[in-house]
Amino acid sequence: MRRALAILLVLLGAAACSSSSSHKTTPTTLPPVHDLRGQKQVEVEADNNLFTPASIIISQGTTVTWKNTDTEAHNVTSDTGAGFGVRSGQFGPGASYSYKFTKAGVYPYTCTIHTDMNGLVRVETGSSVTSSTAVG
Ligand SMILES: [Cu+2]
Repeated sequence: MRRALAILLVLLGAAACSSSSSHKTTPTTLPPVHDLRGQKQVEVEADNNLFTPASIIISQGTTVTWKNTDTEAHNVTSDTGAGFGVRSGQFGPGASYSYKFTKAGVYPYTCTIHTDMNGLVRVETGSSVTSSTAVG
């Protein structure tokens, strides 16, 4: 029981410490998923050591183009070994890389130079490139 109390005190201390800091680093929500379904071509920028947008949903058959608008080389490396990606040497500043996703699935990827640089492509089947009906 004494150990549990110690842990509790540590937790309380940590909470008090973080809440008193002026700059908030509250882990509120996951990064937004950009729904880009129905488009033949979409773009993801590699800039500032970030993929933007990082998480996208696309339709089957959509081509994703990664553009390196940063000042240093990046890469796109599939986390699952799926057959897409570009190496650092081919993805320097100003370079771009395109891949057409023909199979539905979830494709997480990372820049292996900057392992915090993550992205996700979710490919959905069905209604590919349909005209959406405007509501309202
Ligand atoms: Cu990188």
